Amino acid sequence: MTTPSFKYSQLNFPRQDEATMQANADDFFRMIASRRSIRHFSDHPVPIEVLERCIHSAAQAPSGANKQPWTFALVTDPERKRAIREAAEKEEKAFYSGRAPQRWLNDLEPLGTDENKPFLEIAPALIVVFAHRIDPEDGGRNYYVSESVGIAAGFLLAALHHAGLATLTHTPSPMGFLRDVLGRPRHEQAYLLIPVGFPTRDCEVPDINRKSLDEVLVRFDSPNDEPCTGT
Ligand code: IYR
Repeated sequence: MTTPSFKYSQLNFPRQDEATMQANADDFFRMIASRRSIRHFSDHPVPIEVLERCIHSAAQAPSGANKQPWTFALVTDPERKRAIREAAEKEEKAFYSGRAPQRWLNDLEPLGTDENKPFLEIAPALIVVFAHRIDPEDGGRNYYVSESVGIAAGFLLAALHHAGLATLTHTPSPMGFLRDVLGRPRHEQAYLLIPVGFPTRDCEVPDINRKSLDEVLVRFDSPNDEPCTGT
């Protein structure tokens, strides 16, 4: 290894006993497994300090060469929310009435989604996650931007849920209008639009399943184990 130019300091890493590890893993599972995307938001306001803290948690994510290639736009201004809704609905109309391939529309049919996005105005806050494909410092390309911003977005969704807030991961396609509506610089590319708030009292969610552990885990515990080929 070449000599690093950062100053290094001793890591503080408190070890937990096994029972505590298991209890913490179980608690986290229960917490995160109860998260659901919702599309019926109430207009009840959310504490801004809670949102700021959750965004700061997201920004603790690891990133390629520690470039931290993200910006989080927190939108509570009703006029900007309306502008975002109008622009999103324009794109979504084009998506649902021709741009989307039939297979995609078939996959969406059970969810009952359409081009109407009232939640973009009703939810008290929208968080737009922007990715920096280019480093504005020197104009060079950043590294592993999708991976880095995806991890930060995952931290954000977990933090918001943990703080008692409901979210939707919304991806109107294309999302270029978000940079224009919010007047963000050219190196920022919209990655995800996250309405945040509380569900309406009568909010329903579809009875979807999550895959079992067996379906998502392949294990290699001994040298003879062969990867499952799926055939
Ligand atoms: N962006 C559209 C379509 C959509 C796409 C996927 I993949 C979803 O999981 C849900 C919706 C919309 O928000 O309606």
